[in-house]
Amino acid sequence: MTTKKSKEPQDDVLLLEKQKIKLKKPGRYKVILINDDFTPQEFVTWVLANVFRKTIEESRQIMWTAHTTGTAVCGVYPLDIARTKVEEVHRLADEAGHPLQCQLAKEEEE
Ligand code: TYC
Repeated sequence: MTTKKSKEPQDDVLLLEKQKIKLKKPGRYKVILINDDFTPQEFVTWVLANVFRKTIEESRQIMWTAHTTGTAVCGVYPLDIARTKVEEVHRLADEAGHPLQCQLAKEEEE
């Protein structure tokens, strides 16, 4: 009777050169609302509620922060989503004939 020698774990191991692969965390981007003198407050509030899915109360607060300080953060998102939100705000503002603007800013990493 032949006894099959049990395989040693290292028998099948192909030694690969050790590589240090540094995985970069995907960045996140703030969408920043910019104040202007012409866009109606109600329109800004409506855009915040519809594009950024904020409650009316949150939307009013963000609008008011931009109105009183010049800018306000609407939310923080992965780059493609942040870009889409900025485009959506600009499209809605253009369609309504308002100069409302927002922009992206990369979030600081810890
Ligand atoms: N300042 C505008 C007004 O008084 C309202 C406004 C608020 C516009 C925030 C833009 O990002 C903004 N009609």
